[in-house]
Amino acid sequence: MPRSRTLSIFLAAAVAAVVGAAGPAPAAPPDAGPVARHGQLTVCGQQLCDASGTPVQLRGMSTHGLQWYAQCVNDASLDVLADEWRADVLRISMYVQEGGYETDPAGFTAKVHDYIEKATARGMYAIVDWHMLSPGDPNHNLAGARTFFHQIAERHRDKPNVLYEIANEPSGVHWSTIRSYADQVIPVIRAQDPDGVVLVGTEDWSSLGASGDGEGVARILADPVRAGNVMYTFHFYAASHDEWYLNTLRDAVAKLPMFVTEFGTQEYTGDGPNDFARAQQYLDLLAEHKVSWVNWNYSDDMRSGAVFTEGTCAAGAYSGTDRLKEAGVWIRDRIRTPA
Ligand code: IDC
Repeated sequence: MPRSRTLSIFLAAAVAAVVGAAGPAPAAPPDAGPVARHGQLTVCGQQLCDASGTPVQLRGMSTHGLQWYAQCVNDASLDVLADEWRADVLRISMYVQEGGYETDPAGFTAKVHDYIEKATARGMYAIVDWHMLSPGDPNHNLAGARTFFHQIAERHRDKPNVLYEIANEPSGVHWSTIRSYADQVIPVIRAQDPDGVVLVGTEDWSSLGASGDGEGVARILADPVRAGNVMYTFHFYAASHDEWYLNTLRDAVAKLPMFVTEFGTQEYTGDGPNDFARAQQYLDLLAEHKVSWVNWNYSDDMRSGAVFTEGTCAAGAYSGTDRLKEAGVWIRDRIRTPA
């Protein structure tokens, strides 16, 4: 339930009074841009829909791991992402292992709060990505996920622009194990934010089982997550993932609400040569079915899948295309240009 308007105004004034001493209060969300246009998203049938029930496709970028490349996610870089790239959505990729959340839960939670505010101030949607990777069983991090998503949803429950991605890439576990994890995390979110869209990772690194026996779609259909406003995720890397993967996705978009929360035009290492022709085949399919997508990644890591050349973030020069790698130029065009 949204808080009463009077209470919100009172709280906003109280926060402004406290924050006022330290600096200017954050600007009100803009009245133009993707969130102003589409409002609170819902899942209607297999589509992501805007507040009026019209199918919508969001396109945007994922951060790299916040423990490594937070220096690339700041007011200047996000201004470029929102205004020049015209991105609809920012995926906030918070690793759990590898020096991420588990090393400093309060610090990483604070970072994610801050990035949600920055996306909101620019009229963009924000995907909060619980970036579990290894170990591949999401239940390994269940207690942390419940704490984290409770805190995120409690703070941002009245915003229309937050999506919750509860498991980046499960692996080595059967779908029923992922579904049982989702059953235990989703109620925690819904208790705070009843209408937030939740994105659920799928078998074999969110490949819908394409990297396994290929039966992932069938297993979800037989045993779906028992909650509304839920979508399933698919990740692909175009230079590694061929027809078999593409056909898995084609099958899925006809049967399930899908969201591509991560893809690259290169190999699954996030590096190596780009296959733009194959990547375009994927994007054509996604455009045809209005499936939303997010590209990996908005950083200046040395790998070919990081959009900026090394040193860009230290220089703070994000505008234009001079500092973009090949993949960066390509993806910027595809975010900017409506399908
Ligand atoms: C990669 C990063 C790389 C990092 C590695 C460690 O690009 O710098 O060392 O993670 O985990 C995924 C994952 C994503 C990967 C990406 C590229 O979700 O974390 O990032 N990828 O390998 N799944 C398939 C590819």
